Amino acid sequence: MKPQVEYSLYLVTDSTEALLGDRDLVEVVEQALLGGVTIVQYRDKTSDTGDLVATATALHEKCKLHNIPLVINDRVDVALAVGCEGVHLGQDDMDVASARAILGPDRIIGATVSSIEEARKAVERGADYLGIGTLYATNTKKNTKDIIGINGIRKILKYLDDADEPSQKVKTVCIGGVNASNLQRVLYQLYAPSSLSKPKTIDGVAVVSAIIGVRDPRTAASHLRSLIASPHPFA
Ligand code: TZP
Ligand code: MG
Repeated sequence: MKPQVEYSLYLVTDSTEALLGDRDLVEVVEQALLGGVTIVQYRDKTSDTGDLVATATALHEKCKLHNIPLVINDRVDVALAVGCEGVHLGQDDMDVASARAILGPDRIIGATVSSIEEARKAVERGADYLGIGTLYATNTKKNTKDIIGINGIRKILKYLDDADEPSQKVKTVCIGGVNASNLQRVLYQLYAPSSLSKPKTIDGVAVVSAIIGVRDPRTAASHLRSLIASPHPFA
């Protein structure tokens, strides 16, 4: 059975000096879990495969204690080796259909999309959720070519809403520059109905620096959760 996933506060990890400093990633993620993140993606562009598997295994142990799914960025092989809940794939990684063929129906597969066409293909190939972005320019990922802003994300949500049933059902998170100062505005702007009948809204926000890059990740995560839960002040 595929795990039921709550996407509202999606943590993407970062192991770089700029955000993590000399802290231990597994300890930082444990604090974020205590603060209430609802899904964790292990994203590490520099470690070798052995270290990736070791860290992912340690993260998976922590996530399991909190009943929170762990997905691995880029690497289907690492997800399989660790036995975690799934993968997150960008446009330059293994395509979603091939990953689905390897991982089977019960793992979570997410895809990064920046356009309607990428969203259409990801859903057709069997993605469970879409990471839509880049919302705002961010120091965490400097080479993002596609900064699509609120309007770009709204266009993709509207397309999904108007398309077939799998598109309407696919889960969505936005990523890029979301933090405690702009989260409620982002949610409000992405909540405004894109169609009158059954508007598709964003299911969550994905953050890196707003949790990994702060001194107290537990308090940061719990503050973001409370902002997500409280009525939008703009409504
Ligand atoms: N993909 C698009 S933007 C981004 C990724 C992984 C980084 C987002 O980081 P932050 O610190 O939440 O802006
Ligand atoms: Mg990738």
